[in-house]
Amino acid sequence: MKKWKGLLIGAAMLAVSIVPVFANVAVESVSDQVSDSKPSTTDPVALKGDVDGDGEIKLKDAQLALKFSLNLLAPTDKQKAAADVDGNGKVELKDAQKILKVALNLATF
Ligand SMILES: [Ca+2]
Ligand SMILES: [Ca+2]
Repeated sequence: MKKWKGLLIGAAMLAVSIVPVFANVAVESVSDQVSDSKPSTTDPVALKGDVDGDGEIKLKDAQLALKFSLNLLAPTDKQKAAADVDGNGKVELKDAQKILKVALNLATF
């Protein structure tokens, strides 16, 4: 019985010494993912015209800008910065039109 107890303690100590290693690895990989995803989600500089923030200027961005200009949707600060392509501080129809033209490759910013 004494032998089993010693084995049990040995196994417990082994487990205790291994667990923190796994915990560290888990925490590190999680924080890696967080820092990796941070630039795209918290980047204060918005891509002009990319209202939904997917990295591309498409019809969807123009639609969002249009909804902002018509007060059908309230933009976040970043969305507003992206949608206000002429930089006059307001998201208006002309901003949505410009984004639409860029989305259709009829214009560039
Ligand atoms: Ca977009
Ligand atoms: Ca504007």
